[in-house]
Formats: sequence, structure tokens, C-alpha cells
Amino acid sequence: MTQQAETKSQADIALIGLAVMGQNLILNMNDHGYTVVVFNRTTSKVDDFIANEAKGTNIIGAHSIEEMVAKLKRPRKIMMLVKAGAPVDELIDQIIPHLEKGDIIIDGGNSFFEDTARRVKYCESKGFLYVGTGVSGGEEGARHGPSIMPGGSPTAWPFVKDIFQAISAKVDGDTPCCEWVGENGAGHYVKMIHNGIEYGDMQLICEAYNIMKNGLEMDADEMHQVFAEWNKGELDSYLIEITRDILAKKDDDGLPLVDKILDTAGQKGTGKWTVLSSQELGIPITLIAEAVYSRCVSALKDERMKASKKLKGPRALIAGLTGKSGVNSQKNLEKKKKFVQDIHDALYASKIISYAQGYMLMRAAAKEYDWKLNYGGIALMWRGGCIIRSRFLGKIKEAFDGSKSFSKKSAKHELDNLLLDDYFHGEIKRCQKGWRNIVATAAKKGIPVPAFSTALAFYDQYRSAVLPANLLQAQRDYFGAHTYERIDKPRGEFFHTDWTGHGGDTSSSTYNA
Ligand code: NBP
Repeated sequence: MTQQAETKSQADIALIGLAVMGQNLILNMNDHGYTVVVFNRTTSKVDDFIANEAKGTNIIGAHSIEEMVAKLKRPRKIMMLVKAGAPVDELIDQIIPHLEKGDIIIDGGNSFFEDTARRVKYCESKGFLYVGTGVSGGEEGARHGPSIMPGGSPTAWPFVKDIFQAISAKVDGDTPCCEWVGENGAGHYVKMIHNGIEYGDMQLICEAYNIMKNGLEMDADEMHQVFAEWNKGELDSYLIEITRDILAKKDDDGLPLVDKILDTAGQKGTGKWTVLSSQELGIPITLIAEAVYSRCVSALKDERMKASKKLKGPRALIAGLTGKSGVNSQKNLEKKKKFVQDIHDALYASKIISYAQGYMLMRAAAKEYDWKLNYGGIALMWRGGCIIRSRFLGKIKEAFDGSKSFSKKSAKHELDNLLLDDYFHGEIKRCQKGWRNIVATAAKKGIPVPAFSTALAFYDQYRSAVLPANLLQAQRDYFGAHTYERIDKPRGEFFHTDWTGHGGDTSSSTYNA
């Protein structure tokens, strides 16, 4: 081979993992003019891919890590898109012997952020750079533009920036949904929060669907119309859009396919990680937690079948609002329209709470792990390409960028909580009546709305200057001498009472119930 031909054959980036995400991301990189060398543990998949999906492209196949590395330009960029967990560690150890100092390993899978932080440290200790990046958007996103959330070794960013931003989704014309997130596990942390929020958004949509289906006896076609309408307003988002389309899909017999799908939901763990992190950092991420637990309850199908025969409650049907219950007057149709609008408002207000909670958690994590997160930039990254993409995220970006901040004194004043932003506070105010009506009606009718309810409970707690935790502290002091602060004394001064008259004066400092 001539030197020129040899140079030409050098690839810009390597990608390991030819499953759905890897294949689509490779084709996306190829579309943007990058030469990609690909490898997969089961090497027959390399040949299949090169002979089929990659036919006629500049994509190069490799049958070993050594061969793959030899085809790369320096500094070498090697991206893994394999199953998260042990496979990532195994691969790192297989790749490292073939690298030179300054080469970059990238993990684009759904890795746990603490694993990523550990891997960054490990690779940097050996003179390599490491990037842990969230990639969201599923198969379609990977192929045509995902949201990409990179973090890890900051010095790697200039080397991967162009390629990542080229293949990412774009909003407002050409703004890429990809920016540097922060050091060590920051990229995967933000992706984890994204997935947690995704769990919440999906649960909220399912609760709206459940009330319409069981409370109002609406069929799939009627609900399809409602979601189509909602997708034109402030709820405009990918998840509302696909719900609209799912409701219109018919099975082979012409009946709605959704009605034939078994009601047990699976999960892969990123929602659970979000909740575990919230517990670790002491941040109430109640809506995402309810969304995770709702999937767990759904999985108890056999138990629920048995319980449904024994445990009695009110009938779900909301009298006067359903055609099938015989009431079809113009007045009742108007009432039904208003009730469906209330469901919309409950969903929208609860969604604002969920995002506010997600941002509270990111803020606490940034403090804990010493990251400088750009909250408006994160909203921008999520605006396109990913599963939670929506019009709503544009408003969140505006709120964090300060253009509509609650602070009139300084546009740059950092927003403490999304709920305190003028725009979102106004939206909650507007939706509150309908939201309360839905939660109250659902409770009376025995229709489970765990996410709507927890969002409202959080809102009412968060806006309470005084909560009943005074009594709770008294209880803790009573049984465990945990002490309490007093409203008539400065903060930080602790008191203990001998509640029974036969306790001692010693307070506890080690036992926390
Ligand atoms: P999978 O998560 O199904 O992983 C399959 C790939 O991992 C195959 O290439 C497989 O090789 C490889 N692999 C395994 Br399994 N164990 C390995 C090992 N010990 N060493 C080397 N390779 C190994 O693929 P995916 O659904 O494309 O997802 C890839 C990553 O992207 C995951 O972390 C996933 O969580 C994340 N993600 C997925 C989506 C999505 O919509 N699917 C979206 C966003 C992020 P083999 O062919 O030899 O078995």
C-alpha cells in the first residue's frame, strides 16, 4: 500500500458493539463524513454488518481489537456501545494494551455514573483519557441525531467535540443537542436523570390514559384525538406524539393493539438509580420514585388478579361524564370536555413538579461531586433527539438562562427552583384547580394516580412554611433522645426533654431512626 493509501485508510473513530445502538450510531457518523472502524465480540456480526447495512459506505470492519486500533488516527478515539456493567470493564482492559498515552476511550452505553467516575480515574492513572457519555434517543435517535451528554476527562472534549456535535440532534436550526457536561461521571449522571424524568413522563401519560379509559370510558380512537390535540399545545413532546400514534394502531383484527398488550412493565435500572441517588443526597424525587414503584406494582400481575376479586372499592365510572352511561346531553358533553382539560392540567402541572425535582437532584449532585453543571445547557441538550424532547424544555432553558427569571434585579441570578420561576409558577397557578379536581376525583373513584397525587402533595409541602415535622421531632426525642430545635431559640441550639419523667438527660448523637 502507498503511504497515501495507508493514510486514507485511517479511521477517525472506532466503535465497538454492533447491536442496535452501535450500528445506528456508526451509520450516522458515516453520513457526516467520518470514517469509522468497527468491531464486535462476535466477529461474524462485523462481516454481516459490512456486507449489509454498511455496504457502499466508508465503514471499515476489524476482526480484533489490535486490528481495529491499528486503523485509527492519533489520538485514537475508541467508543464502546456494549451492555453496561462488567462488559465495559472487560473491554477497557482488552483495549488498553494497544493504546498510547493520550488516546481516548469512550463509553456511550447506559453506565452507572459511579462506575464511570472509577473508570475515568483508572484510565487517567494509566495516561489515557476517558469519556462517559449518555446517548439518548433509542434506535431512531442514534441513526438520525441523538442527544449526547458527555463527561469525564475534560482534555478529551476538544478531540471528540466535532464528531459528537456533528452527529447529535439539532434544535433552532443548527444548535447541537450535545455539550460538555462535566468531570468524571457527570455525563452519565445527567443521562440517568434524563431517564428518571422519562420514567416520570411516561407514568403521567399512563395515568391520564387510565382516567380517560376507566373513568370516562373513552375508547382508543377518542383518546387518540385527545393526545393529538394535546400535542399541539404546551405538552407538545415526543412521548405525547408516540402515545397519540400508539392509540391509533390497530391489530390484525382491526381492534386497538394497545388493548391487547399485557399490563406489566419492565425496567432496566436507570429509574431505580435516580431514586437511589436521591435517597443518597436527601432530595425528594417523589414523582420519579412513584413511577419506578408503579412499574413494580404492574409487574405483580398474578397477585393483582387475585386481589381484584377480593379487595373492593368504588366504581371507577364518573357518572354524567360518559356517553355509555346514557348521558349524552350537550351540557354533559361540555362537562366532559372540561374534565378532559382538567386531566391535561393535572398532567402538565405534575410534569413541572417532576422536572423541578429532577433539577433539584442535579443541583445537589453538582454540589456533592463538585461539578459545574449548566442547567440551561442541559435543558437544551434534552430539547432534541432524546425520548423526553419537548417544547417545554425550551421554557426550562429560558428559566435557567435567566431571561424569564423570577429575579428582576439581575437576569443572571441563579434560579433556586424551577417552581419559583415566573413562567412556571404562573403555569402551576393556572392548572392548579383542574389538577386538584383530578386527584380528588380519582381518589373518590378509586382510580390510581400515584404520580399526579405525589406531585400535588410535594407542591403543597414545598409551599408550606410550616410542616408537621415539629411533632415528628418530638417523637424522635421521646423514644430516642434525638433532640430538637425550638422556634423561640436560634437555629443550631438543640434541646432534649425527659418526656416521661423517668428518662435520663443524655441525648443521642449516634442513633438515627
Ligand atoms: P445491548 O445492551 O443489547 O448490548 C449488546 C452488545 O454488547 C453486543 O455488541 C454484544 O456483543 C456486546 N457485549 C456483551 Br452483551 N457482553 C460483552 C463483553 N463482555 N465484551 C464485549 N462486548 C460485549 O446493546 P444496545 O441495545 O445497542 O445498547 C448498547 C448500550 O447503549 C447499552 O449500554 C444500553 O443500555 C445503551 N442504550 C441503549 C438504548 C436502546 O434504545 N437500546 C438507548 C440508549 C442507550 P455480542 O454481539 O458479541 O453479544
